[in-house]
Amino acid sequence: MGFQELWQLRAEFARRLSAMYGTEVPAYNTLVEVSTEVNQAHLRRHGAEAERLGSIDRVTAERHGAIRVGSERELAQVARVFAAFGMYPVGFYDLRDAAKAAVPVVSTAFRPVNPDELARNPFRVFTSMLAVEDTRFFDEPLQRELAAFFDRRELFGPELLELADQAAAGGGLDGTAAERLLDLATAAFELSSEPVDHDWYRRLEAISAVASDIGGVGSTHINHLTPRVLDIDALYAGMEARGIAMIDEIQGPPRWDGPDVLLRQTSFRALGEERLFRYADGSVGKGELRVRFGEVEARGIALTPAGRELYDRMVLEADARLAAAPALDRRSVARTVWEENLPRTEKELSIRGLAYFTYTANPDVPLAPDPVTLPELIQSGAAVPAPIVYEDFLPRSAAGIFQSNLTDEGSRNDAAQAAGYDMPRMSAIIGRPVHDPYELYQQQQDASVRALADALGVSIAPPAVTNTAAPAAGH
Ligand code: OOG
Ligand code: NI
Repeated sequence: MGFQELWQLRAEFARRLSAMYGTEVPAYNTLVEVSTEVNQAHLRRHGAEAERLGSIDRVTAERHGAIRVGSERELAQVARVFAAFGMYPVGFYDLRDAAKAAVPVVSTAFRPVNPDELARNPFRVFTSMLAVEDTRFFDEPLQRELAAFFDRRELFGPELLELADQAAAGGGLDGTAAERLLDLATAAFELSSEPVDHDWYRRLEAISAVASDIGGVGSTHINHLTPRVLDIDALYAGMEARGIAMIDEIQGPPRWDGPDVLLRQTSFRALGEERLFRYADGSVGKGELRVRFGEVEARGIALTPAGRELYDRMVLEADARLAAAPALDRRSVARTVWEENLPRTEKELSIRGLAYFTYTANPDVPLAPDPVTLPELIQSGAAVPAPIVYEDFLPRSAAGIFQSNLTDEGSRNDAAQAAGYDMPRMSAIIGRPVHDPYELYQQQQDASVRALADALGVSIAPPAVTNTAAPAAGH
């Protein structure tokens, strides 16, 4: 094996994690099989149209993983490991209040940030850190115990961290070092066979099953690995047909006959996995834990802040209508709200500035005199929009994914003070800026608009604000 660039390391890392997770959670292999069948069938039916949001090669290899760590030190280390694979922190997700159940974590996603790298391999890992400082979940004595526990354990050894730094600094590694990096990095996310301290685990579990999964064991592990499908409704039906019960719903936008936006996800519940426990009397015995599950997703177009604001309003509107008439079917209520509010075509989405696109020039369309606006060029057909795919996550779905796998709600003392975690703090912990996802999409769109202006030989006037109630970028 010769010199391996970051994207080659990333693609191989994703393949190895996938092979490992398949041996650990065999139902994952079924999920991948059904996903592949669904994607092939979709491609046969829709041809080139099926690849508008990513080539079939990209989509077939595409996965996201989820991991959870306990402390700031651990988060900083995991960021060094992911940097070796060209994966950088994007977005800040605060899941502490995003659901009814106790989900005491704050999160970011490590992923490639530029379009070429994403096209080569878009592997991303949703990474959560336990919000130990939040006294609504953890009282002071427990905070101290947790901090001491996390200080003692070692998730990533010095050799792995050093190789990771070398790869990041050199833009890759030569063959032997690359092999070693991949071995160590993959092993760091393997489920440990070490006995779990029973009483400590159960004590944390009473607060939140997420807390025990993170702080009750001596290492971290892949919590789920998610393939991407082009038709999630077909996938859902295919899994049920194979006797694998999925959660009741597909999270995110409803199915409708307009453009797919953002992200739709569904999962099957955590399966019982045999684990060893160490009891208070020192004895070791077999038991079972249910923490790892299978998830699958379909990706749509990235929304601008204005589009996201509209999306959030539609979600609230669907909630309100359901609350007023609980007998109605959630999906059809949501579909109606979508039909009333969201443009039905990509062209209209782009003209109204609700979603991100790149543009190519159609030289056959006559141009209006300079300066023209982008919406005018799109309207006339001189600029042809191609959607930019959403590469990130949704806090409500993420909290729902956590929640659907908790056996009980745990506890949160809402009278206590919430600790202040935010994006700047997350950046400080990681030691490099957490990217704002909107800025990344905007840069990609801007670059394409500049190229469009050159190709057409026009100057494009800066966009007028089309949405009167344009909000600040909402997360
Ligand atoms: C992460 C849950 C979030 C998603 O797809 O929204 C997530 C976790 O369970 O650790 O992966
Ligand atoms: Ni996920």
